[in-house]
Amino acid sequence: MTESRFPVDGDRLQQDIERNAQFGTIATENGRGRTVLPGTTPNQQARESLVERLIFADLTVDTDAVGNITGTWLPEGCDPEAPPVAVGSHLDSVPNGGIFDGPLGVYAALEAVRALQDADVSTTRPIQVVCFTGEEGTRFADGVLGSSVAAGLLDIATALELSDGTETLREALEDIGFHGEGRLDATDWHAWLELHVEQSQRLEQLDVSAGVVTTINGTTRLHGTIEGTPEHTGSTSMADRTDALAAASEFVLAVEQAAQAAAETDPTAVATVGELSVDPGAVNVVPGQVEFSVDIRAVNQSVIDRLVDRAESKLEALEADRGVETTLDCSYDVSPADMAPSCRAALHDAGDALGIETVDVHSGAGHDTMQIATATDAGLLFAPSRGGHSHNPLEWTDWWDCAAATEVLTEALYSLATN
Ligand code: HGY
Ligand code: MN
Ligand code: MN
Ligand code: MN
Repeated sequence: MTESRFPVDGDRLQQDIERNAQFGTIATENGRGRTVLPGTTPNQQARESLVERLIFADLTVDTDAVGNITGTWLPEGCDPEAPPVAVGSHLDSVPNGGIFDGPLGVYAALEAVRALQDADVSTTRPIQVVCFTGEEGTRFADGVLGSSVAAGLLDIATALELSDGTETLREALEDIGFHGEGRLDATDWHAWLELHVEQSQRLEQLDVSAGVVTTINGTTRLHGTIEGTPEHTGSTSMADRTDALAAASEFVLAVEQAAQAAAETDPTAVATVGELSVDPGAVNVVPGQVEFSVDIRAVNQSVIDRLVDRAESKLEALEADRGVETTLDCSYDVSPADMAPSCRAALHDAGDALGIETVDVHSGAGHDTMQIATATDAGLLFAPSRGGHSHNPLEWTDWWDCAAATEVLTEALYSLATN
């Protein structure tokens, strides 16, 4: 690794991530988990701690109407009217998630600005550190909420009325003091960068410190029901029953088989029935109804479309063969997102300048960046995940890798903000 022009302070970055890990922390035997859902007390603590650090770094802090937080740096000599370069990620988590998914990107963004400040350099463009609301989709919407609003894909009024059944997003943000004004607008940006943990094993297997994302998988999420007839399990013969769960079991396997077949030609293709609820769910009642969700992803929209068609045709076949009634709705449909050549080049060039090997990878996971890519030039950089684990307490990225990826981010940020 070559000495960086803008050396990051790996200890300072580690302290930020460690401090953030306290909020919503869950001690488990196999690592540190955290549950930080939008609008909850741990989310408030994480947000307040971030704002404190943004202010301490002399950034001008703003919060928009859906709680997106920005810290703006206007270095000496920069053109304050020039479209800024933005960099960041999210602080919310899945239930019992890891400590790096999101916070690495937010605090690496802040560390990149501090490294440029410490190097006493100026940039021609302002730089904005950004923390988006509700990336994981655990309480409101199906995910990437704040970045969808920033990209103009979701309007503020609709977002604020989203409810998890207990309160609306507006109420949740008001409760924690982060219902701001106006809308962060990603179309104002010259470019966007996000550093994120890879959440799979390729970088570790290749022994490479940084992955430059080419395309982020598109994601289609379906929600459906299979309706049979709840009957007595003892007195209803096998010939006389319409078992919703038996039908659903065929459906789950059909989705898996279709995705396995698709993956033979397109290894990015995945499909998962992640939620399945049975009603009434009693040992002596033939299942009357099943509710399910399907998560379908690939870098090719045509592959996603084929897997959706397969799910639909399987439900039709179950209606004909088993006499069940079925419904299927699409609740979330994000297209595959190609990263901007300008951002990919800036990230690869940064790695070259630093002697840090970078490699092209696709992203199986969704990210705020896929929404921002519809509004401006966007780039996504990965740091290795140990064992590929994520969305659980096993999630881990070595501190050396966090610092190395942040060096690459800083160098790329500088080049995008000075051209
Ligand atoms: O679902 C996703 O891919 C993201 O981690 N929220
Ligand atoms: Mn994430
Ligand atoms: Mn995640
Ligand atoms: Mn994500």
